[in-house]
Amino acid sequence: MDYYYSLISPPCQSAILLAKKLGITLNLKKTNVHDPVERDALTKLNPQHTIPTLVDNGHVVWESYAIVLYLVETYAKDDTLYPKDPKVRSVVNQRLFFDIGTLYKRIIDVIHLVMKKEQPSDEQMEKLKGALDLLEQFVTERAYAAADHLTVADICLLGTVTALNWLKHDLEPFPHIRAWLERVRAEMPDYEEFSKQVADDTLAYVASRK
Ligand SMILES: N[C@@H](CCC(=O)N[C@@H](CS)C(=O)NCC(=O)O)C(=O)O
Repeated sequence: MDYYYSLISPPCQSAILLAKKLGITLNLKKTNVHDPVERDALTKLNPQHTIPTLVDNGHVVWESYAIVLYLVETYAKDDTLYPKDPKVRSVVNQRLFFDIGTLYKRIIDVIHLVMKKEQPSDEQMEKLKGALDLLEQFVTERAYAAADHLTVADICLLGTVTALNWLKHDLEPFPHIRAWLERVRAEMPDYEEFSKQVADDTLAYVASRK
């Protein structure tokens, strides 16, 4: 399976972490969407030219959560990571949609401003805090984001919350998120090595923009 990605992109991280958890191998194709040649090649597969993009035996999937759900539904040996019970699954789905539509959106909006050396408004920072308050509530009610065990919601939210590193955002006011982060990281195979690679690629990217 070819996986077009960049480690510094939070949406690209989820499927890599999930693949390790599932014990499957992705053929990693590091992609720079700002390079016209690489972008043209990607556009031939995915007209939206976004990373991540997955190609499994000719079948093309993009949108990170669509990729995560495709992988878990195709390759997981049981339904632990994406429970089949409709009520449990609805909570997992709610967390995923909350992430992509609210939490990640509010974080990335602020990151984009900071990268342009612009100051986010108080309202934007308040909205970001509001989304983190909700996550804090979710992981106070349960040990994991959507169930009493690890699911794909935790794996996707992990990349989102880790993106706060770009903002050097203080998680001190969110003790349950911090405890949840530790719990989830401990269940990700080779997480330390993965996290180091993300940090290295991020530093290289930041240096290349100076
Ligand atoms: N909602 C999408 C977002 C993907 C996305 O915007 N990726 C960025 C990199 S973080 C990208 O490929 N941008 C290039 C472009 O939009 O042309 C997902 O979760 O996969």
